[in-house]
Amino acid sequence: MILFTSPLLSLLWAVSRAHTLTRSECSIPAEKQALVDDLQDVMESSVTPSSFPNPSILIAMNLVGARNAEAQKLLTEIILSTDLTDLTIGQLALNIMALTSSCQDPGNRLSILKNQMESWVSSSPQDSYSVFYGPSLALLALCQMNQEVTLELAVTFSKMLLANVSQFNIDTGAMVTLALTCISSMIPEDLSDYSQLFGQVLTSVMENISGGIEDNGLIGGSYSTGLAMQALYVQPGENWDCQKTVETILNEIEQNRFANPMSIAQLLPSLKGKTYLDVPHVVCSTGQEVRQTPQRPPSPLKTSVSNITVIYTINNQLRGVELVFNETEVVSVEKGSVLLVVLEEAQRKNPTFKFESKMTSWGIYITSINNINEDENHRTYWQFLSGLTPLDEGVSYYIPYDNEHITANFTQY
Ligand code: B12
Repeated sequence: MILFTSPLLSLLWAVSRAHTLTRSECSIPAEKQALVDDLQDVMESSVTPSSFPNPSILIAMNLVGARNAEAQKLLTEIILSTDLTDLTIGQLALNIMALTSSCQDPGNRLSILKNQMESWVSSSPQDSYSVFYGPSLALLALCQMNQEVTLELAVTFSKMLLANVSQFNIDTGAMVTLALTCISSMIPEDLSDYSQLFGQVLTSVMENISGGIEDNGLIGGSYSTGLAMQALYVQPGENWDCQKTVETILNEIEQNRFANPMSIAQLLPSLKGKTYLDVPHVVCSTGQEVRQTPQRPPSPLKTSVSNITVIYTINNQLRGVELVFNETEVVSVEKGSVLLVVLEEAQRKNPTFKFESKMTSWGIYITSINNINEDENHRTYWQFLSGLTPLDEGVSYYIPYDNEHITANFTQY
């Protein structure tokens, strides 16, 4: 297969238009509309001058139509003034898409992203599949900004992805799908070498995503479903019951499983039939009305406070890392506390349980325990488990139950 970018191709790239997308039929029942509006209010009210600048929230707001124009304006200003120095490829891409969706010029972010993507490589075919998440976002952003270099980058990227042998990851697969769908729609179909390569990747990724559809309609668990739905909207398959997925997700929302604003940002566009491919088509209205922030009923006064016991183990058995240990502490915390409180209590009782963290778009992320630091180059991190099952939320949202055994395990991805 001969794959190279010719001047003719660049020209075709520049003039061609994205294909119209078809969407599966599914909707939010009228009686559940208020639930979704409330969810959007939770996400939008998380935007304050001091909160973590989260471009995914701005994208979601712009795709579905902001309910709070003040929050939208504030977040646009925050993203515009974000220091670009330490942003990763994925963060830069999200910032560009967020600004585009707010009809703002992304400025030099685009050229920085292009440069960074030109030198990006996956270190080996054994590399974790999730390392392709950020670069997929980058390809998507570059494609939407009509950057000619995208095609060449997408060819190299697709070859690395096809060579990868590690375990598939739904969220990453969804992002790959969005990026390659954008790129495929920009090249004429008769350029069969390119179409064939991207088609091959898309077919295999969509097979994996479809394989992740669970009996209850969720796709790879609660927090992958939003992005997986976007992939299934732009690459429709035959056996996906969208309505079933929506109904289960609405139940999960009712059970307060979507309290994290970032989890809402990744879900809301799909619930409203939107995808990240709609970012360049957002119509920015002027002089939007500022809605009153909803008045939430005061939470009931606590009458009695009871405590629960959590068994907390920290474990490092990785060879090559000096300190091998397995220590357990039994801690008592107030019922309803998040896991972070358990970590703090264990640290207070026993200095071996000392930990460090950083703030991210998903909340607090644990970077180090007992002086053992995660290392991106070695793909090591602190994984949290309940019994033997990995948690599907981080320490600032997960609420342990009485007598639960939580383990923090230093491992590789
Ligand atoms: C790659 C990835 C990882 C990598 C991150 C390291 C790296 N350098 O790439 C690794 C494998 C280490 C990881 C770990 C975890 N992850 Co993770 N991860 C992802 C993934 C696939 C992509 C993130 C990304 O690159 N975003 C793009 C960039 C531009 O955005 P970013 O905000 O800068 O990304 C950073 C943060 O997202 C952070 N991060 C990654 N995962 C998590 C999880 C939490 C809770 C926090 C606070 C931060 C965080 O690392 C990213 C890279 O620096 C997302 C999928 C998704 N839908 O977002 C899941 C995802 C965010 N992870 C998730 C989870 C649950 C975890 C863990 C808690 C799992 C566990 N049982 O231990 C741990 C974190 C534990 C800790 N130490 O605090 C969930 C979060 C769901 C939720 N409601 O909170 C997601 C959505 C996966 C899913 N569908 O369930 N993760």
